[in-house]
This record gives sequence, C-alpha cells and structure tokens, in this order.
Amino acid sequence: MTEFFRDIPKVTYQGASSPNEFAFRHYNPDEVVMGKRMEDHLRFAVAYWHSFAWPGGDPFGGQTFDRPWFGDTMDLARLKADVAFEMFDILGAPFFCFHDADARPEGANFAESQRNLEEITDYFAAKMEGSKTRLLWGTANMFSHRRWMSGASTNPDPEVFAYAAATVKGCMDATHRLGGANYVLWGGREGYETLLNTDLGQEADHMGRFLSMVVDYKHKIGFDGAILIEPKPQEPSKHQYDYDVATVYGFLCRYGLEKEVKVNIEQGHAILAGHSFEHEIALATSLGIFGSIDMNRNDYQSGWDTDQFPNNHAEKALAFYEILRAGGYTTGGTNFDAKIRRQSLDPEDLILAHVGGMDTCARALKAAAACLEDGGLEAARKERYAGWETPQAQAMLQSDLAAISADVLARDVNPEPRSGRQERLENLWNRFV
Ligand code: XLS
Ligand code: NI
Ligand code: NI
Repeated sequence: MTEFFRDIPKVTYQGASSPNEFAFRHYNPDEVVMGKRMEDHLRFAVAYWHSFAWPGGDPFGGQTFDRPWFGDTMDLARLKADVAFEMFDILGAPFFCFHDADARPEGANFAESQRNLEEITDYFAAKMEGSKTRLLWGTANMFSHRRWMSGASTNPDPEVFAYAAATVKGCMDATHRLGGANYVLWGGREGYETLLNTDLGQEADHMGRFLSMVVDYKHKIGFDGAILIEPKPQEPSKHQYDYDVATVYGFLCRYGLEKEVKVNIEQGHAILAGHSFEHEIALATSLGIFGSIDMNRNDYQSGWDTDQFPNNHAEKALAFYEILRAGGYTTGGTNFDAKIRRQSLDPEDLILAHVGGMDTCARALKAAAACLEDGGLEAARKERYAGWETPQAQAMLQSDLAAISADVLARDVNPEPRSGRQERLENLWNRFV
C-alpha cells in the first residue's frame, strides 16, 4: 500500500439515504436493471490522465497539485501505477483507460520512450493480475509534445507521420498485450489553425491512409477490440477534422472504413459541436458506429471543454436512454474523461468526484431503463410513423415522382397535420427522472 489514499475505505453501495460521504447511493453494481447487472451496463472506466497525470494547470497558471509521483523517472511511473490501482480498488472500477504519455516518462528518443512504455505495460499487466480492473481502451497522446504541434498523421512533415505511425503501433501493442476492449484515436492536433498554410485535401488523404494502416495492423496482430475515433470540433486546433459523428461517418465512408471503425462520443465535445450528447449517440447508433462514451460535462457558461465530472442525472438519462434503446454497450463503456477542479487538492476529492459521477450515471441509467420499460415513449414514436407500415406507403418508396404525382391526383391527397405532442412526451419523460 502507498500512503496516498491511506485511511480511505473501499466505497460500497449503502442506499440513497446513507449519510456516509464514501458510499454509493445509486450505483449498486449487483442490482439488476433490464436483465443485466448495473456494473455490466455501465462499464465505468477511470481516465489515467486526468486523475494521475494532470498537474492542475490552466491557461493562466501552472501546477496546483503536489503528487508524490510527479516527475519523469520509471520509479515514479511505477508509484503512479501503484496509487492508480489503489484508487481503482477503492472505487471498484471495472476499467481504466490510458495514453502512453500518462503512464511512462518520455525518453530521449523514440526507442527509449518505447522501452519505457513496454516496461510500464508489463507493470500494469502484473498489477492487473491482482485486480479486477480491466483495460477499456488504450491510446496515444499525439498532441502534447511540441513535435505534434502541426498534427500527427496530418502533419506537413512526413517524418512526423512516421513518428506517429511508430507511436500508434507501440500503443496498439500495449493495448493488445493488456487485453484492451478498444483502441481510441482522438485527433487533438489533426486540424488546422489557418487555411493560409494548410492543404486540407492532402491532410484528409493522409489521415485516411493512416487510419487504414491502423485497421490493417489491428487485423495483423489479431486485436479483436474495436477501433474508435473520438470526434471533437475544436480545441486545441481551431478546426478539427473529426468535427462530430456525422463528419466522422462521412470520412469513414470516403476511405472505406465505415465497417471497421466506430466512435467514442464525449459529452463535452458534442456540446462544443453544437449538438446534444444524446443526438450524437442516437446518430451513431442509427449509423451502426456507436462504440463508447467519454463521460463529462462542460461549464455551460464558459462553453469550453472543461471536462468536469457529471452531476446532473436528468441530463445524462437522455444519453443512457439512447444507449439502452440501441441494446447497450458491446465493447464500449462509460469512461470518466473528467478531472477535478484545480483547487481540489485533497486525495479525497479525487475519490469523491468519481463516487458522484458514478452515482449520477447510475441514477440516469435507472431512470432511462424505467422509461424504456414503461414503453410509453416508444409506443408514441411508433404510432407517429405508423402510416409507413401500410403496403401502399412501402410501395411508394420503390416508385418514382411521376407515378406518385399521378397517385396524388387520382386519390385527391390532402394530408391533415397531426400534433407532435412534444410537451406531453416531455411530461411523460419527467415522470421517470
Ligand atoms: C480531449 C479528449 C482526450 C481523449 C483521449 O479533449 O477528450 O481526453 O479522450 O485522447
Ligand atoms: Ni475524451
Ligand atoms: Ni475532451
């Protein structure tokens, strides 16, 4: 045991009225919801970067956290892993996610960085033997180091493309070795600052080629997890190529990858793109590319991707409704891509942020499941489209404009508008949240 979380007990479910801070009030891993244990529905993951690698900086000031594992030696990287697995255990977290750069110190060259990653991967593997926590996904940080400032696969310099390819290979190997359920690519610098120096057509082609290589390598090594793209419209690039789910789907179709790659949808990114979280999930499920969730929230005043822990269960219920309606997660899960605020200095803050986030999601899941089981919303939706169930309506879809026009004249078609019943459905929804 390290000293960091000393005296913090394992968090257990104690019911909604428990006065204990270190207890779940809604997340009861063994409780069965719609035929499945809550833990298996929600598949919570801790994000290594925000919880253990982020120093607490903002654009106006640097480090606020003082963690005993900060530094760039392998010993400190191992201490960080020790503390991380202690937190996974305290929370009973079934999964974690990490970038190469969160877990290992940067080496003097690629070979040394790669060796460091392999060593820490072995260390993770050993820790996982004594832990229930699995790897939800691994990824490469190709946005923090200055070499990535003009992009990774979209960099104008082919040497950076090469470095990116080697980096992703190493991270896919590590993810595969640890039995990861997915591999994620978030294109933090895959975009542009100004069109004055950018050939966006060439950059898109390079990104498409790069992603094809990732898919080929996945098959080559027999990695059976999903490859996921994480859309985001801007930040840090002024414009990012993976803007939103619709943009990513168009990109995948253009490069013939729509059957190979899915999406990891983040709440804050959806809002930044001018959508709702549930819209992005519903679109992805309807396109057959829904993969996983990065769970967080933005500050709605600043509008930035502030990566806060979710605390509004009514809002998240809409997201879980879409996930449940589509049959739930397969390889995906609920990753807290969320960080405590820079003033939240105490070890307890880190634990309680997760406890609150997990409870918020559990409450949201239960509300969504209750509404789905009630069936009222789905019945109303079905009823709204019922006209399409007739053979005549179906035949029209195989017809053509001239024939349809003749039919409209012959039958003197004159449609009567019907209420969309929005407020009634909103009232119905509110009975469950
Ligand atoms: C940043 C992204 C990042 C990805 C992983 O906005 O959300 O954290 O999830 O690289
Ligand atoms: Ni994310
Ligand atoms: Ni984000």
